[in-house]
Amino acid sequence: KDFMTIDGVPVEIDGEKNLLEVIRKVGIKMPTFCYHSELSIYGACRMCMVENEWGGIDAACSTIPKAGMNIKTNTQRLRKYRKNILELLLANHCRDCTTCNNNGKCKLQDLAMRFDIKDVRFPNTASQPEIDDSSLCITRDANKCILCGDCVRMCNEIQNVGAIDFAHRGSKMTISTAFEIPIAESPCVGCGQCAAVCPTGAIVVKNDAQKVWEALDDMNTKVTVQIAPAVRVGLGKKLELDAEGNAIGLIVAALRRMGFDEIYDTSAGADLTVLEEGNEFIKRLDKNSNLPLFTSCCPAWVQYCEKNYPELLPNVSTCRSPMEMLASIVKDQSNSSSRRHVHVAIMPCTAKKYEAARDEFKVNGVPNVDYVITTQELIQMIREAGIIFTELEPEAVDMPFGTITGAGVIFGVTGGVTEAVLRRLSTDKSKASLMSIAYQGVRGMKGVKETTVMYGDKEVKIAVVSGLKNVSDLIERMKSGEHYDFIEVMACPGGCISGAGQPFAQKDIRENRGNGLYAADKLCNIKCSEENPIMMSLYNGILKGRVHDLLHVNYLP
Ligand code: HC1
Ligand code: SF4
Repeated sequence: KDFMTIDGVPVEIDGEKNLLEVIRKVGIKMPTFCYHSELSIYGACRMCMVENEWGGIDAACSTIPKAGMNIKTNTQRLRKYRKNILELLLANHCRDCTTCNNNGKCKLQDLAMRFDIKDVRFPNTASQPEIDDSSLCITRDANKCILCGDCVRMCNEIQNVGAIDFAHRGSKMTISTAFEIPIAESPCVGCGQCAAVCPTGAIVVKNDAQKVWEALDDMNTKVTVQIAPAVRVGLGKKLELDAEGNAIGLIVAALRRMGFDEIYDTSAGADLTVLEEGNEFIKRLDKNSNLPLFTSCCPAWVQYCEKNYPELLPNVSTCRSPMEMLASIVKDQSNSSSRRHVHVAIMPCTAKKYEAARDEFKVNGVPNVDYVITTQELIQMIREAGIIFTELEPEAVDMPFGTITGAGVIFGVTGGVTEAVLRRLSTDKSKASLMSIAYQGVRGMKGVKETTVMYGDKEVKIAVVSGLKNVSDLIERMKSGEHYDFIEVMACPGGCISGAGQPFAQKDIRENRGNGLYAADKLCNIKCSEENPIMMSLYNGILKGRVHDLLHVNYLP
């Protein structure tokens, strides 16, 4: 066994990649801006400096732990350096903390408090760049950027989009799009993952909560809402819940208190998607045409495909996403109502804000989903209303979209869509058969999962991919001859549970959220989408002769 010493405490080195990880084991949380365990090491912020036994200074994030090392994490010199860095960052930072979108979540604010910074001795020498408000999903404010590069590495390494990068040198250095074009005109797909890792308010998710309050306040407006699968396991500690369990009942109770007229579960829309996508897949498989079939429920993926692989658009399912399927039915049903109807979707996702605004999902110029708010915006609204979440009694969602299935709920975690479709395709719906589908390799947090299943006498090759870099790698493999029949794509690593609209979560919390959805599936007495009784009434009612109009979309140019 190898040991090192941290602040006089001996500690075992057990395969940790860097000193930061070993330091964490002795109960010390080092200050960092530019370190993310899932991104490459940048080592630029210098906040995690440690002093070695010879008085030298090393950045803990980029130092490999070695046996016999003896380091100090908290000396007078280190504290002075850290305060200096913070003061320099604050000097060039606009300090509108109380009105900043990231107030309370900002690492700079947090560390300034932790290091008791009361005075900034340096003048502000920064230029005042304009705020980029062009995207429907995120806002960029370079006045709040500390150049940690987390967003750049996320957008490049995990998402392979490359919409933003460092530009200029020295004191003029910024993070920018190519030629400083508005982010909406860049290759950005609105996944929001840059905002999820931004430690300050330099990139934030657009906030539409005020528009929802305005609709709720208007007596002449009926406000309906749908709740995405992943939202129910995303609230966690932010609302004083112990863990990532299923909080759908409490969410419904809170929404009723806020004044929503009808509350639905997007999982019912997911059941429709399973039926439509299942049929589409069988047809393509029978004709052996347009394979692989890519799923289409993730709007960041659809946009990524449109911008980077337009030749693959015929392979993308024509199914609308569950959010849009449910919304088109909800809006269509209330056409006769005399009140204005606003439909809200609560999503873990920032790209859904863009999806909702797409022309394909408007009727007479009016979007089927008027506003998308994220889980974080929901949390903010619950707090604003003063609702003590944990004191609510759980309530049920409304009919006619109140009956959901386990298949619909698991959509929110990577592999869930595939598992739901496999349940639909399986002729054997016994417990044992459903269990064997679950263990066919589609579950788990790996970014790429592959499996082969039998459909009749056909071998069906499946891939489940999350994180857009993994998707582009898979597409490259396809181009070199690898064949797949069905590919589930979610832009965010781990699926919607890790959407940028959710409170930020490290790997272990993401796993808990996934398990929370599988536990919710266990509690559903109906497991397969085609067994949802609502489906029958929808197909015999509103959907008769209108399946194509209400449930499908054409993304082809
Ligand atoms: Fe998702 Fe979906 S699972 S895309 O991740 O298909 O956002 O949760 O609502 O539409 O159902 C998101 C989640 C969500 C849709 C469904
Ligand atoms: Fe890149 Fe996603 Fe951020 Fe756009 S939203 S800049 S694609 S990480």
